[in-house]
Amino acid sequence: DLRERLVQLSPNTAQEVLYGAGSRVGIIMGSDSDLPTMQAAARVLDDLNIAYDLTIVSAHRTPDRMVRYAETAVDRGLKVIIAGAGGAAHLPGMVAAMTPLPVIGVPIKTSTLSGVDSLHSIVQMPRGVPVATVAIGNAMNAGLLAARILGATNPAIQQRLEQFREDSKAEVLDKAARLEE
Ligand code: RP5
Repeated sequence: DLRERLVQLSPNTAQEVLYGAGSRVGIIMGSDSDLPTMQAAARVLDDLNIAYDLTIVSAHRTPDRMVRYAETAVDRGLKVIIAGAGGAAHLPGMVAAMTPLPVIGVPIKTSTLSGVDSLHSIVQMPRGVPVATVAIGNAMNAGLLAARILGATNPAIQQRLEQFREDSKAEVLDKAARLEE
């Protein structure tokens, strides 16, 4: 249940920040309308048994909350942040500007410009402030990339990623075999 993963940030002070114990990945998004897309990141982290928490943080509507989230991320134990946003998608870049953690941006598909606006907003970061940007709407890859970052220093996670690759390969070979029957 995703509700169990909701990180709660009080509107007042950084001291009142609550978070899921042991979360290594923080998933944030600009609006609850991004949730159907961003759920794929949560799902793959669940499959890989990686602790995460998730919440709504809007760069434009809740700028103070965004600052609090980014500035407390290291102390809360997060190792990677996945940030999804659509349109004028400033959330991933602004969070990357306020934390040394790796930030992965997920451009959300929009109804007016199909998410190309989101993609350009997220990918065109200035020198010195990197955001690793995945394809429009591909939150699953954001989850996998976060896992790979963690896996570089965690053999158990790397092992689970190897299994994931094996499973993906088997799935394709199985489909090919059925086509050839
Ligand atoms: C962005 O504006 C959000 O990330 C979302 O993709 C987009 C639209 O938000 P809503 O109007 O649906 O809340 O901040």
